[in-house]
This record gives sequence, structure tokens and C-alpha cells, in this order.
Amino acid sequence: MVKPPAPRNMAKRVFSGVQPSGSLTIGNYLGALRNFAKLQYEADCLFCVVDLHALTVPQDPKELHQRTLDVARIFVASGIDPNRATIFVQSHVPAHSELSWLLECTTYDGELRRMTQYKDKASRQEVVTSGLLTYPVLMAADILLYQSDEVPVGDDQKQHLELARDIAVRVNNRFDEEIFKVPKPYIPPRAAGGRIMNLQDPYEKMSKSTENPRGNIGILDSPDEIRKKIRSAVTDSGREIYYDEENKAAVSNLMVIYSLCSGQSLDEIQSNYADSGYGDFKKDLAEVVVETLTPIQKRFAELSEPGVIEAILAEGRKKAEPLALPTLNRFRDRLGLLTHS
Ligand code: AQP
Repeated sequence: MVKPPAPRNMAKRVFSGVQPSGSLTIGNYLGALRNFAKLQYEADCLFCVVDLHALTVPQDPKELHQRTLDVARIFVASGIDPNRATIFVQSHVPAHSELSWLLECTTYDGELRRMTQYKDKASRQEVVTSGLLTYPVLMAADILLYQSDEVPVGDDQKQHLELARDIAVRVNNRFDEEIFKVPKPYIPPRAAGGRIMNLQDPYEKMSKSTENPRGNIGILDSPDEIRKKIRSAVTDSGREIYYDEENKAAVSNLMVIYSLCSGQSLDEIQSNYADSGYGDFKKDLAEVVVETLTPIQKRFAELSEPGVIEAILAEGRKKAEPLALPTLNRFRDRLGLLTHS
């Protein structure tokens, strides 16, 4: 049955974004995109390709251009319906950058330097841009601009979301008025995909910009690549297959991927493989991952026809900008900035 489009006055507003900073992984899919597709039926959703965030570390311009389109295609291919949710590109709505500057002037340097992701990414860069430091403020602007109630993200974004909440509360207190809604995070627990780990290092988050890409399953990887990467995934000592994040980090991570792709619970998987070794488990895991990603890849290919995704993004910008401007203008006004015609 075709579900009717989400009415704009739905009680709940949801915002989330994905950076076009590399090839999207199954971590992005299981931790975020998959939930986006579900939320569109219960909330007024805005999903954004956050291209400005990607600029915080060096990007090849041609690749950035292509990846921006590809992330939007992956949104749609993962089940986000552009007639229900608003899909758009961050830099197409300049209010994001303007609000980011205004919020930077209410954020403390120490708050930003404490961010784990900043410390981690800065330690891997030869030159650290100020954009890398202020990135969480731009993320706060993305969210607060739309009076978002809820933000579905993986658990690596938890600290940034807490900052967005702190900024909103600070501004509201200063003006004794709800300028910004204080957003709530929607973070799946680890066993439900909140933090998928690298297959070559179960203590490193699976990440687009990893230095260990053999441990990433890309959403667009071919079946053979997927099989090869899962076959060579590291495992833990002992042959048993059971869920224990601390002592069986590698196998637990593989079990979570298996569970989310197959719909089987972790307990079912454990009992199904009670008498098997890692070899059989990995072989079956590869097949359930291939089965999950193949339909997304097919849909992605259909969306690659010139003009299709561009039209969706143009429509998305038209819907997003009028939602953003009233909040920006109210905040400008409260700060004492002159209005213009
Ligand atoms: N490994 C992961 N497990 C679960 N969720 C994840 N997310 C990212 N990695 C995992 C979630 O995916 C969404 C989009 O992420 P992003 O593009 O905003 O950037 P990120 O969080 O920094 O993700 P990456 O893949 O690690 O990108 P790079 O390497 O460019 O920094 C977010 O909701 C994120 O939580």
C-alpha cells in the first residue's frame, strides 16, 4: 500500500545529516540511514548531505562534487522517500553557515577543544583547520535551525549533540525565550547498530575516512568485495560464537551486523552457530550482507540517470529554506542585528 505523504504539521520534527567525506559504509547504514527510512513515517523529516562539514579536512573538489550526489542517491536508495522527507544539500541553504557564525559567538573555545572527534581527527592531520574545531557548532546550527525535536545518529555523534543542546539552552536562557527547541538524540544501543566497528580492528569505529579501508564494508561494495572483506575479518581467541562486547569484540561486532541484516536476534544467531566455527558463520554473514545491500545498489544505479537526483535536491532546497529562515531571523533580531528588506 502506498502511504500518503507526511503532512508538514506532523508533531515531531527530525533532522540528520551525512557527510560526503568518503564512501559510505555499512556503519553509516545500520547506525543512521536505516533509521532515517523508518522515522519518515512518524515525523516530519529533513535529511541533509552536509557538504560543508566534509570541507573540515582536505577534499578533492571533483570527488566532493560526485560524492555529494552519491550520498543523496544513497539516501533515496536506502528507502527515504523524497515525497515524504526533505532531502537537500547543506550549502544550498546558506542560513546554516550564517547561524553557525552566530552560534560560534556563544560557544566557548574550551567546549570545542574537549570534543573527542576533534582530538582524534586533529591528531591525524598535518594541518588542522579552524573548521575542524568549530564543526560541532555548524552541526548545532543544522539541527537548531529547523526546531528539531529529535536527531537520529550513531553514538560517535553523542558528544556533538550534547553540545547542540547546551548551546540551545544557553541562548534560550539569555533571551528568556525559546528561540531554539532543545533537541533529543536518537542513538541506537551498540547491539542495535549504534557503533559498528572496523572489521580489521574491532576497537576502531568503522569510518569513511579510515586508514584501514579493508575493514570497511562499503554500501556500494560488490558481492565479491564484501565476501573477501568478511572472510578476512579478524576474530577473537576461542572458537565460540557469542555476544560479549568486552571479551569477544570482533565476533560481537559481526553478530550485530548479522542480526541487523537478517532480522535474527543475537540469541538466535548464537544458538544457530553453537556447533559451528567462524568459517561457516562468516560465509553466511557475507550472504546476508550481500542480500541487504544488493537492492540498495540496484536502486542507486537507477538513480544515476542524469538530472534525477539533482531535481530531488532542488525540490528539497525549496522546502528546507522557508523552514530555516524564521528561526534565523528571530535570532538575528534578538541579537540586535538590523533586518533588511
Ligand atoms: N561505525 C558507525 N556505526 C554506527 N553509526 C555510524 N555513523 C558513522 N559511523 C558509524 C553514523 O552515520 C551518520 C553519518 O556520519 P557522518 O557522515 O556525519 O560522519 P561521521 O559520524 O564522522 O561518520 P564517518 O563514517 O566516521 O565519517 P568520517 O570518516 O568522514 O568522519 C552519523 O549519524 C554517524 O553517527
